[in-house]
Amino acid sequence: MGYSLAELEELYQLPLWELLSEANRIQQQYRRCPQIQLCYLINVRQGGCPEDCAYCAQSAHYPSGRKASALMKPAELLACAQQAKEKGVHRLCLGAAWRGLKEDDPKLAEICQLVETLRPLELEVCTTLGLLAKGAAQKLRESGVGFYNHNLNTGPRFYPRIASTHSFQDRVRTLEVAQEAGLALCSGGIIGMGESWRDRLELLATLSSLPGAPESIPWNLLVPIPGTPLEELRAPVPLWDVVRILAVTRIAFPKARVRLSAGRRELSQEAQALCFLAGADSIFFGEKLLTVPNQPEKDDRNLLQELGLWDATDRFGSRLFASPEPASSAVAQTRFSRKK
Ligand code: SAM
Ligand code: DTB
Ligand code: SF4
Repeated sequence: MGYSLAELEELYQLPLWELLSEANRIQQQYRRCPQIQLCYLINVRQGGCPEDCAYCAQSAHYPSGRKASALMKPAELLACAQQAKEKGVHRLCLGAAWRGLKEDDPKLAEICQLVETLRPLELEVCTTLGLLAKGAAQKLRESGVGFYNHNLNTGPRFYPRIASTHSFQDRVRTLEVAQEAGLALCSGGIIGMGESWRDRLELLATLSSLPGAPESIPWNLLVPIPGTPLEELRAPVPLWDVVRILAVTRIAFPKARVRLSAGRRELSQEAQALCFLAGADSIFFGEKLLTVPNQPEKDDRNLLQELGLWDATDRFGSRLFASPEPASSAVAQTRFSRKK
């Protein structure tokens, strides 16, 4: 059974050192190869989205200057994905800015064709295509999509402050639909939109109540986009709050990849190292996110090499970290273990 909101609050309010130590202990116990997963974003269709998410550069509601593009062609996608593979990425994440996909939507067939193009690369494929109808999720799965990203972004109470064209419940429904179709879930949130730490925990409690835990949980730091409502309203968050939510996420979802996502450029290298110690074990790698610059690749390589976290597969072999199961049953004996 998942963590309740009260249990998450209890964890969140632990003395920081105690929280970090426990998160790091769980991190070591469940660690996998690669120790830091590198995901690569490809925006296959930019801009012109009819949704009004207040943080988003791609919403047609705000003058952010991102023009709507046509859907990327298979040859262009393959070339882009091949380059990413050569850089050592582990997972591709294809994004599209539109409301979502229904089964009879001609765009669905085009997306499935794009995904099939990627098969020879043998990389993990995630897609983030908005709200999903049941039949659409099944077709994506059949075309080779393994993972579906759909962020809840914040808790249910704060949600109406960041979008009005769909509800929090619409987003939860898409997670259920994706999961029922056999897609592994990637779902997380944004920090720094003016929400409270309880809103972030409410998001985690919602994820925790799903029939199966998400395979990955991205935490984005808001990148304020000129022209969007959150450009001015952004609320910079102390690093300690970022570290706390990462650590709670690690403890509550021990097997999940916890992705330190957008906004890493604003963190020092030392702050990012602290985030990895607190439980983050995945990043977006590459010069660009969907529309904004990411931390430069060479800085990522330097940081991960400095920490001894670059390309762990080559150095240690997958055998050492292959199991997502705990290395021992010690977790059951700590004060953090929960009554059955
Ligand atoms: N349209 C799809 C959706 O809404 O799920 C996929 C694309 S959407 C841009 C993917 C996610 O990127 C959002 O849910 C949000 O978590 C994150 N994101 C978008 N703009 C952001 C920003 N300015 N700062 C931080 N994260 C952002
Ligand atoms: C996620 O949680 N963050 C990524 C990915 N999943 C789709 C997107 C970040 C977008 C940052 C803003 C932009 O590039 O426009
Ligand atoms: Fe942006 Fe996705 Fe919202 Fe569209 S649905 S405005 S692409 S976050």
